[in-house]
Amino acid sequence: MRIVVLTGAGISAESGVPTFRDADGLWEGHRVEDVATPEAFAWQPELVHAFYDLRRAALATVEPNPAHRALARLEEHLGDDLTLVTQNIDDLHERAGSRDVVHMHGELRSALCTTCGARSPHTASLADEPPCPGCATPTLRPDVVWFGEVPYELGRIERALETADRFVSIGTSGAVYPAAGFVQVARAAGARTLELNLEPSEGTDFFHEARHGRAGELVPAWVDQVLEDTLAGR
Ligand code: BV8
Repeated sequence: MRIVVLTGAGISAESGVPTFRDADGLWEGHRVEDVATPEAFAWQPELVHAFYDLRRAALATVEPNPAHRALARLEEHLGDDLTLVTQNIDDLHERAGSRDVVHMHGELRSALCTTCGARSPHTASLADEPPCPGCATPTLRPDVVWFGEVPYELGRIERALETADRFVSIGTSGAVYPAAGFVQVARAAGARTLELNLEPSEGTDFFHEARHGRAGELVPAWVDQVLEDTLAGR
């Protein structure tokens, strides 16, 4: 059984990582779109560095939750038959034990050189412009995909969607593309589609089934059910 799982900010909410559309959806009085764009970085790099340095530092104050751990357990059983795609830039899937995580929007603990294009592990601040480990030029930016930029690994993701038996979306509002369109691609290819979210997402009508509640409860229960199904050959 080949499964594609897509996660969003909602899976990390119970770990204490703020989601994007929290109450005001604003960050320090800024529209997220105003700090997560290449234009914003060109115009006010210090503000953008402060935005990501703060989120990178906050990773040390949070832990994976039962939803992250359940997906790591699922990977143990399914191996390559599971493709775990996340829109999140936190490292909680990996810290829960998932080994193969497709970060389609990049990672907080990585830096991207705007001179040589190298991507390098980075845990400290970028505001003080450290040199690129590749070309030594002080032109590192957060290795995240900003609005207007092409997400990572779209080819691998599309191949997995086109051969999936099941597509499951967890903790995402379905507001940002191309991720929000994956359910339609998977469904058109014959996959059974399921939404696990606190509330109906913008794309909830595209799913065969939707279960609404907290990921920390819904995801472990769903993983138990899948493992039963696979053991029973269903
Ligand atoms: C691109 C990294 C060209 C940075 C991010 C088509 C139509 C309209 C617009 C577009 C379109 N195509 C492209 C666009 C433009 C744009 C876009 O979609 N704009 C939106 C605003 C309309 N898309 C782009 O610019 C993309 N690039 O299109 O390039 C292209 C593309 C493909 C092929 C060729 C060319 C790039 C978008 C990526 C931007 N970067 N993140 C950073 O993190 O700072 S996006 C960022 O926002 C996240 O990664 C995520 O994707 C999105 C936030 O959404 P969610 O994760 O869903 O979080 P949210 O807070 O919204 O919702 C949380 C949900 O969880 C809620 O539903 C809530 O109920 C639920 N929840 C809460 N608690 C719990 C819970 N659920 C369960 N349990 C809980 N406890």
